[in-house]
Amino acid sequence: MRIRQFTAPTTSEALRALREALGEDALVLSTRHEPGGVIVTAAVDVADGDHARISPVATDPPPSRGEPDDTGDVRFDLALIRTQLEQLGRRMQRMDRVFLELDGGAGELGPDGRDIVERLVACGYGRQLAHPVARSFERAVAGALPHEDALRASLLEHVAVAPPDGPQVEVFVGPTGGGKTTTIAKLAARLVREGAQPPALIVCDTQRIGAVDELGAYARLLGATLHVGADAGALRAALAACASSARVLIDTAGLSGDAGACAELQTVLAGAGGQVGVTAVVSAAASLRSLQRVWPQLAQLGASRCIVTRFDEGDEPGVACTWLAETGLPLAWLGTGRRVPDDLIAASGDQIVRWLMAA
Ligand SMILES: Nc1nc2c(ncn2[C@@H]2O[C@H](COP(=O)(O)OP(=O)(O)O)[C@@H](O)[C@H]2O)c(=O)[nH]1
Ligand SMILES: [Mg+2]
Repeated sequence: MRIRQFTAPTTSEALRALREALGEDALVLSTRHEPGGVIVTAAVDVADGDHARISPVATDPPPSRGEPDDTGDVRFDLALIRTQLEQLGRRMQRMDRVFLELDGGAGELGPDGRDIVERLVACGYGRQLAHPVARSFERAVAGALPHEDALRASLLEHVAVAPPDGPQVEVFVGPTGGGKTTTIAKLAARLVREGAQPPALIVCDTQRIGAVDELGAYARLLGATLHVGADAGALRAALAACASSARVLIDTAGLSGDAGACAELQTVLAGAGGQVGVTAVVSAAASLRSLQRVWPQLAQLGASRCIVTRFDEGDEPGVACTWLAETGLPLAWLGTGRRVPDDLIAASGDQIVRWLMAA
């Protein structure tokens, strides 16, 4: 892996050049606006060789602690890069497993295996990824595992599950309408219901009218403190004020197809100084294409776990599971309705199978 940079007059042109040269899987690490244009930094496999459009390899060590430098540039710390490389490693391991399975004659599935493939495909799970699951399923059944246990175990080889308890400071990122604010309210309300101290809530979304009021209403109901982190400095101050809270949950403005919203959010989150765990929140009703489109931004923000909402609404819950298998993001919670806090279930193999097979 080496760090490469692309320079272009606009972010979208730089990203287009990057994609053309390195493909969709290039890991974008940062975007920086300079007087001469936008510089996009990406991690690339050395084996990708020379690309005419790539400017010289960045030799500066990636920067310090996720703080803005004197030029206003937001630089990334090594912990973030490590998280992203770990994600990439997990993703490659999964893909290796898929290729191994395909090499091993996925076409020769027995009736049980074929049935599993059809059931998975019917609920939106990618056919190519369903084959390796069916192969492991057949092996497990041959090893005398009951069908349900075999399906659970084979799915878990491809879709990872994260422990439900998040880090002390957790920021929720994802597309607009994905369910970030509702999920934060659910998590906060669960903590209160369990007798824990209410978590401190911080809103970084000041662009959308009502964003602060929305979380503020939940904060009042739950007796939680609410802070506004409109920029990096305000977020730093808010976190300092919440230092004694056992849990701090941070809501953010929604990401869009435009990389600018992501870069703006990165600038704000730099105020947290790399102390936060990043959780992606996406909807099971979203298309695979839209999930794939937002993935580089989630990776760029350092997402290390995921909550998938709207399992109750999506006709094809397998789509979100396919995306989880592709990205290697571990699933922590499933959102299964609008009710706060009841419609939130800790992720497990059983729950994944239940929602997939119910569709
Ligand atoms: N059916 C269903 N609706 C949900 C779920 N989670 C959130 N929503 C709804 O989705 C809409 C957008 O949620 P919101 O939390 O505002 O999304 P945000 O823009 O990411 O903060 C709201 O109407 C929520 O009630 C879920 O798991 N199931
Ligand atoms: Mg919101």
